[in-house]
Amino acid sequence: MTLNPDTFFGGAPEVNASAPGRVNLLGEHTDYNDGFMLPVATPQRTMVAISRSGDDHFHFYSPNLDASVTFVRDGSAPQGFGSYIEGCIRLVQAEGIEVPPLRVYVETDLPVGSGLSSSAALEVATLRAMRALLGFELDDVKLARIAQRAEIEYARVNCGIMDQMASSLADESNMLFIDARTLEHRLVPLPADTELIVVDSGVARKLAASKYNERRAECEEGARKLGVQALRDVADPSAVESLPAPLRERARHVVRENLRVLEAAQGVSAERFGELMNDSHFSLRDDYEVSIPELDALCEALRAAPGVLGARLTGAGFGGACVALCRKGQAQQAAASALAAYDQDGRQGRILVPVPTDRKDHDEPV
Ligand code: NG1
Repeated sequence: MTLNPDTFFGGAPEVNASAPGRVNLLGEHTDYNDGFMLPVATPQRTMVAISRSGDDHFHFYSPNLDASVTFVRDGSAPQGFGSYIEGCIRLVQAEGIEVPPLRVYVETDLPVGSGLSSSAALEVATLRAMRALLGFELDDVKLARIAQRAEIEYARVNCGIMDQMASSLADESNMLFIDARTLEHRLVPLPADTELIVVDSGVARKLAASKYNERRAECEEGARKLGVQALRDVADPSAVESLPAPLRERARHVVRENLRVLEAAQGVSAERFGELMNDSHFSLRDDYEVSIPELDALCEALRAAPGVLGARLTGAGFGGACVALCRKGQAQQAAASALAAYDQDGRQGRILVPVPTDRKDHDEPV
């Protein structure tokens, strides 16, 4: 039996906060190369309600996972969703802020493990809730940095900064341009008269972690061989052609992907934006080699649907979802017709992020 917040808190919680997931439109595998990216926030969010626990224990509970975690003030959460929350708490304490034992209630309408960064949403919502409850100063960029450290140091996922920056600073109707080195960021409107849809391939991302770390290592080696701090510093795209395979192909993807983001962030037509998304997918497929046949097939089915301007895999790859840029009013129908073509031979895709409605941030103490 799952608990509702009233039962868990024995009344109303002191604070409610929330944060969205993210869908990346351009700039894939560029964040850990100090590069550029353009994500948007999902309409789906993770809600975190918290109160002081009033005893000597931390209590975390999630009805979605039907999981609960309890540990003493100086103890630690076992692995699982508790490690993200504990990471946020410990890192806030490391900033010199006194954090009393808390009750934390987590509810989400983000699909977990589908590449929409439900983990970043959990971290950002937890930090927002703590900021509201305890009243400490923490700007949204610093908050994203702490969230990323929670993921790396406590959940043990060696990620870049994109997901946490997007969850902390992006909205649903604009893209967030991010420079992963300087953390400079700004909102960039989506091309006029377009809308987005995200479709899941139905293939779980199995090899993602090991292949992700392998790609990171290849990029670092490529940068070393080219004598630059990170692949972001390669000014002339032809410079990568001197590298041996497969470093050449990996670096080619990163350098050109950064150029695609920079072009798109200046404001391009919807048609050009769609082309850049298609090129990004081909580069991820051929040079970065993180696509799989199902993602290629789903993107192709989306591109063939009326009203679709471009489609690409989104997130780390090796399974997961594709995002399509569509003419306004046509996304839902395009996804349905793409899925009709894709769903065969046992494949089963589904719409993961519907066309967003106008919904604003709602982060408020109660
Ligand atoms: P997802 O799709 O959430 O696994 C991962 C990294 C990002 C970024 C992208 C590739 C994590 C938690 N996040 O995203 O930082 O590098 O891959 O662009 O691993």
